[in-house]
Amino acid sequence: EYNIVRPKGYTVSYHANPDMEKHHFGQTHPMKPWRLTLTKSLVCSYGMPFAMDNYVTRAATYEELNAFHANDYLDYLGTAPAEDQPRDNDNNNTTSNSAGVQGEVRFNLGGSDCPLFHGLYDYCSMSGGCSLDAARKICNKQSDIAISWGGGLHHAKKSEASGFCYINDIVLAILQLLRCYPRVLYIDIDVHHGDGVEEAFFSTDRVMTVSFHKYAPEIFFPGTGGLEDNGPKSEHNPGAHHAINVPLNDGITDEQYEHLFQSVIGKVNEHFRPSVIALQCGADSLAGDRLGRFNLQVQGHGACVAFCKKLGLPMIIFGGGGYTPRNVARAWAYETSIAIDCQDKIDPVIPTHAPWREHFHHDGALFPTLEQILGEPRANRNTQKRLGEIVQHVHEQLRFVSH
Ligand code: VJV
Ligand code: CA
Ligand code: ZN
Repeated sequence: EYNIVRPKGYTVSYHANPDMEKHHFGQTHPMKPWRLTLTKSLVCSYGMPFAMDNYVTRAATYEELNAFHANDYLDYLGTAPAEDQPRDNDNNNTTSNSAGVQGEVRFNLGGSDCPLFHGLYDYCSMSGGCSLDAARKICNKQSDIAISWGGGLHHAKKSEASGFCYINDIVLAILQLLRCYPRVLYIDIDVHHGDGVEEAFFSTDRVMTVSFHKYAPEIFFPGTGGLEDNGPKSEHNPGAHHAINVPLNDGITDEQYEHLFQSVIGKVNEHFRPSVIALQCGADSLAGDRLGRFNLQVQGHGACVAFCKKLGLPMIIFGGGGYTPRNVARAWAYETSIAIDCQDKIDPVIPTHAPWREHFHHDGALFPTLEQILGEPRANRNTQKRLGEIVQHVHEQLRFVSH
């Protein structure tokens, strides 16, 4: 029934922990871990697992998380009570209560973006575990392309939660890659700036970070990642010029994005000469996303994965944002098919036997048109002139980078 076979000459691995999907941030919170269930179901309904090594990953240990995150932050994450649980007030001792509130403020926990929900620590350590497992399989050459859709949580800091992210699984995975490879290229196509990963590697020239994102400080999260922000410019910082930012406006199209991505990443590859790629595939850059503002389609988003794959380097593919679950599942299933090189064999109409098929209306199209997704496409605020200036600036930055 399936004509999906293993790709010739290389190995793709899929790393997931099904227990992650059971968690939720709260009924109306935009981040919905069950989008991973929808993705996996689509991947399975096309028969793609036959072409990959499939790993059910264990949660990361405290020590593994500690490679990036601070002890006091991890300790707090592990013990903070879920918000809908009453705090222990029985013994008339308010110190534990106020310590809790202070911890929440200090670590940016418990607000509406980063709520304290049941099983939070387990969820975080599972996401970290998926991406670390992917990194290890790349390091020991058991895999050439390792997929971690449960990871990609690029905003988390050493001692701070931020923007739905508590544990930075990408930083943990890159630290692992740095043990075995001289240079890591991090690429981030989530609609938000990959600030946590950028900051973590600000002072090394062994990691180059490139983020494409909607940029409008004051009104769009996190507000960092301007064109001129290329790493701290202090004289003895080897990491200077090793952060590349591609700030964009609402409504960018597949055609513009693909051209921009290829000119930037093609040049970065020539200058930086990475030994391995870490690609964050946040699906909130797709048209119709609940939080995003772009007009990208499954094809244009996937073209970035295809371009990176053609560079012929080992690669980890992470998930990330993505707030309209049916769009997330379509994009990540298509990108899985690109990894295993069966994108031309999969049916553009989602198989009718797929569970959750009713979620993919528009006749079950894997590649719905912009009109199907949006009704009326969002206005494109990106001029060719501005995009040209961005490419120009990036090429100038890269003159400072040569390996
Ligand atoms: O813009 C913000 C911060 C505020 C404070 C909190 N309010 C709710 C929103 C404004 C300044 N946060 C962003 C965070 C985006 C994180 C993106 C993560 C990723 O995709 O890059 C990687 C996984 C933001 N935008 C929209 C929301 N927060 C938002 C949060 C909610 C919500 C609706 C929108 C939280 C709870 C509920 N609704 C019920
Ligand atoms: Ca980004
Ligand atoms: Zn995002």
